[in-house]
Amino acid sequence: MDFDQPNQTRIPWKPILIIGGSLVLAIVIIVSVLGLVRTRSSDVIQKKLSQLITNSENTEDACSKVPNPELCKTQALKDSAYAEKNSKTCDLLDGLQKDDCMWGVAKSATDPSVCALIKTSEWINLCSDGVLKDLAIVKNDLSVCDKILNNDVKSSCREEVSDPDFDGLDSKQELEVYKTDPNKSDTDGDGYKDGEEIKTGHDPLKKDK
Ligand SMILES: [Ca+2]
Ligand SMILES: [Ca+2]
Ligand SMILES: [Ca+2]
Repeated sequence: MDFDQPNQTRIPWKPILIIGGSLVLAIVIIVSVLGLVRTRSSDVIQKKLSQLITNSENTEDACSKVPNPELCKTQALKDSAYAEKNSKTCDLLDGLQKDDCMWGVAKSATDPSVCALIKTSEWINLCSDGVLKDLAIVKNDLSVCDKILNNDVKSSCREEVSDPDFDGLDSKQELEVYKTDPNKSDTDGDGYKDGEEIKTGHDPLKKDK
């Protein structure tokens, strides 16, 4: 009698091997990329740390020769924070010195958001008002002045942005109407301010005798 061989289910090894192999390969690639990224960022941190240590050793050295070494070190830290516009450096200081450092960074970076890191509550608004004024002048933007809380600072901000040469004419008028120099209070150099000349009916572009 002829018995049929039972139908054997054949396992498709080839596709399984291909898919499995690709999966393993993908996992290996992902793990090594992640590892590389982590090494990179820890490299950066390590570099920054060793730089800080070198700096503080240099500072230690330089400051040991002055009458007040502590003050010297504090100032050195602040100077480096301002130069790098980096509020993290201020974290190495304590109390008022730290707050003062934050204020200085906010100013050097013209970034009012750094003022929020100040712990002395009465300094926070003073800091942000001052920095907002600087920012308004840099950006020549009156709407930045409007964010200032103190009314005196706000109006002096508006004045400085609209009339930076304090000649009584705002820059828009100078450029569009009188054709005078918005950054020069006395365009024709005759000793009378542009605004005064307009007010008294003289020509701010012609020297008056
Ligand atoms: Ca002006
Ligand atoms: Ca002018
Ligand atoms: Ca003049």
